Amino acid sequence: MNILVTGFNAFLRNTENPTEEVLKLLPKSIYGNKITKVLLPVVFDDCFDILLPIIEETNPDIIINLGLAGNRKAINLERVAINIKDYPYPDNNGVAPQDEFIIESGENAYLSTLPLRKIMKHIQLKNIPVEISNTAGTYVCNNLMYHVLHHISVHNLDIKAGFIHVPYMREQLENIEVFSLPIDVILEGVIDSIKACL
Ligand code: PCA
Repeated sequence: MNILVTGFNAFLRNTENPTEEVLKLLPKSIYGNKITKVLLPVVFDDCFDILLPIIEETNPDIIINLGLAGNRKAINLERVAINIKDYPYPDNNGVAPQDEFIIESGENAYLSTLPLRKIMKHIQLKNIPVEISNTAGTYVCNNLMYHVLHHISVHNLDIKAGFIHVPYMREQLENIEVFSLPIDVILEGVIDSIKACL
């Protein structure tokens, strides 16, 4: 199987993004299945434009998109992407859309096609906090998840795809009262997610 894993670079007040670190630390293959890693910019318009030719080139069986959600207290397996772009703070290109559709003619929402419950059980076995989330927000991560699932749907592709939000990594915070997980725990959660999909 071919697995495509994406992460994002730093954005807003976050000087680091744990998903960029995860990409650096992920192995090149798991159980002999090749992993292609792609770091994407936190830019509404660009992130999927950059990913699309890589999807076409690598022909993945599984796409797992990763992003930081600093207010979450667990690894969040996103269930749904909605057709909305709306955020009070700008992306890394200075764009802050309000009440806009991601794709004017698109479905209202797409559901993740990853085996979320199975992934959750795999991660729970390691005592790593994990939950299924019913909102991926309305910023760049939701935008990417929506674009990927829309592309798969309209082209009828045989690809399982979905989004995982991770909390802050402990290494990036000075304030230890804010919830975070060590980067090696976040990495383990992502590796377990991939294993559960295989
Ligand atoms: N998190 C943001 C965008 C990039 C990232 O890592 C989000 O949740 O939309």
